[in-house]
Amino acid sequence: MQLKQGMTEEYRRRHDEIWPELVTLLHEAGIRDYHIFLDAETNALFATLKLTPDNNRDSLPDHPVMRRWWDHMADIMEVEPDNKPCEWPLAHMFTLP
Ligand code: RM4
Repeated sequence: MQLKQGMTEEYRRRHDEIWPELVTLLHEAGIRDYHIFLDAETNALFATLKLTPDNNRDSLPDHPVMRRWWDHMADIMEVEPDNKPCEWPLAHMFTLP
């Protein structure tokens, strides 16, 4: 994801105050160990998470709480026309054997 410039503290503040109903929704969708990191030079946000085998993460964009959160975050992130954060995959380069 991509954070807008100068929004680091605001992004952290909003996540410090993450809505309990969103935490519940993400847990119920099968998301675990969700971390978001910032590259301060480029403002790129790098997220890692684990998914349970029976996760329904793909249904999250249809959920009103997820939509409300994305609307809430849209002023400080690069977003698609529907306010979903712009996301792009990273190439996996190495796993320690
Ligand atoms: C991020 C972004 C993601 C959401 C997390 C909780 O800022 O909005 O889509 O999954 O917050």
